[in-house]
Amino acid sequence: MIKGKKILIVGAGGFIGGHLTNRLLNDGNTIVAADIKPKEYWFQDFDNVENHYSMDMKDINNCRLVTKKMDFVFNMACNMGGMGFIENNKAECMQSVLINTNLLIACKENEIKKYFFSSSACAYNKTKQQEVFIEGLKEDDAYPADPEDGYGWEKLFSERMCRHFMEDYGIPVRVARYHNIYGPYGTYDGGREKAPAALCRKVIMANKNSDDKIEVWGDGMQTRTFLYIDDCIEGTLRLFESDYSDPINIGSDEQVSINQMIEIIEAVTKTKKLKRIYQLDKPKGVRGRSSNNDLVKKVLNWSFKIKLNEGLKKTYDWIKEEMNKQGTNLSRFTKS
Ligand code: GKE
Repeated sequence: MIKGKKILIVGAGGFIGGHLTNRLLNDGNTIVAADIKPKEYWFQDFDNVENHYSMDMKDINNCRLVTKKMDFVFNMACNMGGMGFIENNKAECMQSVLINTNLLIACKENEIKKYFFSSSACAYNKTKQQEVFIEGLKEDDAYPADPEDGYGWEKLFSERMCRHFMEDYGIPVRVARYHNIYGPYGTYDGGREKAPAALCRKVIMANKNSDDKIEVWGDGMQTRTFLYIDDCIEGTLRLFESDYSDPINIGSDEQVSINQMIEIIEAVTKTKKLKRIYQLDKPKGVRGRSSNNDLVKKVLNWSFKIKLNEGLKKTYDWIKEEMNKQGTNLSRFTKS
């Protein structure tokens, strides 16, 4: 367990960053938290943390300021979202390269002891994800490089930047390739939401309006592995404390199609079967993506625990509660 350390979390106002802040704070660390979002858009905001709201880490001066005297730095910051966002905002996504680059330079100058970079399954070669049910992606499948355009290229490039900062300057790095993380205190509307939150929201709305149908992007046969946030945080911290410095999958073994995920949401919320309206012109991303977890099981002795039915129920309940608070307005977290 990491305890008694001074830790900077960049992207702390976001989904994974917020949960990580909570955990590291509870474990007895001193946390400095920074995010480009203004205070009102942070998903989680803790009093006993030094919070830097509206701080743009693309500016190296900000990176230099907040990395001073830190033991560890977690870079959880990037301009991202689900397929609806990353397919239509490639230039925005690629600019996150400045966050990682400037942070690494500042970490080198301020002699940080260890650095974490949150990469993504979008770094994997697209041509290996063209079938509905694929073998899980192994870490080697990122090369030869042909990642998701925009967002995936940024992740792959930044992974490599981490590697070279370690090789050339001796900064220990840890890099996780996250496979579609979901759970409470994340985006569920406004355009950046990923499939689990979007589909929960749509089922909630159908129930609220006594509607008998929901809209689904694509034909619903596309597959993914989704990982609940608590498992993600546990895997992340185990990786951070390990001596493994190459990029590694943090994902589940539970590969499902989008249609199967909707069935799970209906089952755990006792919703009667909704008619699916398939929208084939919406962003679909790769046809099939899943995480091979052989390496992570071997080097971290870690595997996911929370199954989709449990995780989706918790996510659904949280989103429902938030939507009840908001009425018909956009979520209080959505900066539109
Ligand atoms: N967002 C969204 N909203 N997706 C939907 C919806 C909907 O209402 N209905 C069906 N889908 C389908 C999408 O068309 C896509 O095929 C699949 O669900 C998953 O979409 P997603 O959750 O938005 O994102 P992806 O798994 O394709 O990609 C995400 O991968 C992560 C890493 O595994 C990325 O957007 C990144 O958020 C992330 O790095």
